[in-house]
Amino acid sequence: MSGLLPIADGIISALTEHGLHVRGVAHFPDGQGGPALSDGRQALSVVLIGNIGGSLWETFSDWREKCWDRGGTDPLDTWSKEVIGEIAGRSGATAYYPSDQPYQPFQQWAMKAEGLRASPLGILIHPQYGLWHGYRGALGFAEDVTEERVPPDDIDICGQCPDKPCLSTCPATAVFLDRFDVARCRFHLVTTEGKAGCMSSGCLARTACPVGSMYRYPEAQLRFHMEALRLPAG
Ligand code: B12
Repeated sequence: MSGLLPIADGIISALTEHGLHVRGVAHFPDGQGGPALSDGRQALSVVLIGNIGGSLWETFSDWREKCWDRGGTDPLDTWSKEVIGEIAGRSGATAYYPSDQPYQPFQQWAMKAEGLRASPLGILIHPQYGLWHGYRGALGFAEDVTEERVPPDDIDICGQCPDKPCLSTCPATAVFLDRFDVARCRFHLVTTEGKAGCMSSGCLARTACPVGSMYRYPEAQLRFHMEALRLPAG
């Protein structure tokens, strides 16, 4: 991603060493619909930050190894706050995090920034990275931080997918064209089949998607995200 003004340009290099990437900029002309900044004003632009495939896994794992408590209860959130919080402080931005309540509309921001659409799994699908990307934070600015705005492409990737293997692969039958049944998914994950399948090797429906399969997360990261769902004992 290029075309950022110097105020936000330094963010890209600061992120790269941590395996994170700028994942587009959402604009809110006149602050309409933008999140509140720490000084009470509305953000005019929000820079999205995230992982592409397994880009963050090595740096995050190294950091975790060095923590006496392995990063605590929510290690990925803690690490993200350390890395992104420091960059926010340096650039005078307000930081937002996807797991903080009240939830900020990260997926709506990403749709605005990159023109992405939701897949039947609820995860946004990217033309290159498929379902193998996520968001670790965002930085809100009172000004427009882009040099030029290129309208994002709007491609209906899932609509053009001839076989839609995500719909037929889900062992819980939780994936439908127009919705993802979270309860069915969670119920399945605590069964013996669920533990041996999705819980140990990552969501099978996500893996069945043919788009961006080379960006699939490493096995350890797949297990980490599944375990982070914190399912009731079953
Ligand atoms: C709560 C939550 C969940 C809940 C339920 C979701 C629900 N019913 O709304 C649970 C715990 C089940 C969940 C699961 C997962 N989630 Co989730 N989740 C969130 C969270 C923290 C808040 C969602 C929200 O309410 N946002 C507030 C509203 C106002 O924002 P929004 O942009 O309008 O929200 C969109 C979502 O709610 C979406 N949506 C609605 N239903 C569902 C269901 C699922 C499963 C998902 C993924 C999205 C989704 O529709 C809205 C579109 O406008 C977001 C982070 C965030 N701040 O958005 C991540 C987020 C949506 N999840 C994400 C992911 C990746 C997952 C998992 C795949 C994680 C994993 N295990 O690997 C799983 C999917 C299930 C599976 N098979 O593994 C990513 C999606 C990234 C992307 N590329 O789009 C996000 C953005 C987190 C991140 N750090 O990147 N999730």
